[in-house]
Amino acid sequence: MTILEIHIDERDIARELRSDVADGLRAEPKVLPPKWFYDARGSELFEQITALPEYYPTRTERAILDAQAERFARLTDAKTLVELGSGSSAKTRLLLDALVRHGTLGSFVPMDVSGTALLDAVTRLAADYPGLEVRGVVGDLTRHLADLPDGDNRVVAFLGGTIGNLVPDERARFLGGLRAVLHPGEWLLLGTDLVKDPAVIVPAYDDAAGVTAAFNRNVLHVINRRLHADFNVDAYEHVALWNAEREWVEMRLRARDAQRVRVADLGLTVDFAAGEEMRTEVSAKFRRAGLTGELARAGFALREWWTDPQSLFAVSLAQA
Ligand code: AVJ
Repeated sequence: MTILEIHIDERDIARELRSDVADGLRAEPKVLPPKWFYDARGSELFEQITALPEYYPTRTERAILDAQAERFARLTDAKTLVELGSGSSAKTRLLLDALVRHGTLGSFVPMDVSGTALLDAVTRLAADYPGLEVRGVVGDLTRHLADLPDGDNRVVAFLGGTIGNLVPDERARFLGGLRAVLHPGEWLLLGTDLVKDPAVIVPAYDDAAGVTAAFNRNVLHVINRRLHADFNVDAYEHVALWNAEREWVEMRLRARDAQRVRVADLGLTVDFAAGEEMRTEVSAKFRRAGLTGELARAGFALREWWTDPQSLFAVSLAQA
């Protein structure tokens, strides 16, 4: 049986986009939240990024999950697997396969902000895993955790390093909120990219083929289309830089020359000086000690720390 539960609708999303853009374009320095990259084109560009030679996180995390899936199943005995920000659910299949073989899994609950992507994934997963209850939840992971279905022995998977897109404050709020909806003994499976030589990190966000640059600029197309703005998209240069103090990589868009932008739906006119930069994403990189502390402060105990031979990426198993 396939169910899709909808906790946000297009009107909520449109309202949120308007307030994010209004606040972000008036801020000093200007900033946009990374969630708005992912329209159909942005999601397709992200899929292309995951296959780039420079972008190590996806293939590294997949190898870790492949190596540890059986152990993960034995440790958790999961009956319900919840996946936050499930996207295309490709890596999740490694977990589903192991849990189905292990014999404990009864339901899979992917949660995503994009209803269309989710419906697609849910339909395919339900067909490929007969006997599994697949229940999609359309919701925002920072606001709809409480709407996750109650269940038995749940595991919440948050993969891909996406937690790195939250700044430390937001991460603490997210982890605390997640802990609050879990019962003691339930699990968090968390994918995090690790701190390493910036010469490895930065090219992953500034690839030679220019796919990440197109992904970054795509947010301006999204604003043009959805808010009737007139960004001259080609007038902005893609910038990726390592912030050594905060240990995150930042993506920015830099105005090549002075730009005036009209955002008709907001009645807003914004000026960019020549060379002015607007931050569009942070992607934090983690260390074991720091993440263990963040998890502990939210009420999670780190049980397993799985990494690759080069320590590029880690998958953590933590318990509420
Ligand atoms: C999917 C959010 C984890 O931060 O590495 C890829 C997004 N941004 N290239 C990341 C992204 C630029 C990605 N996450």
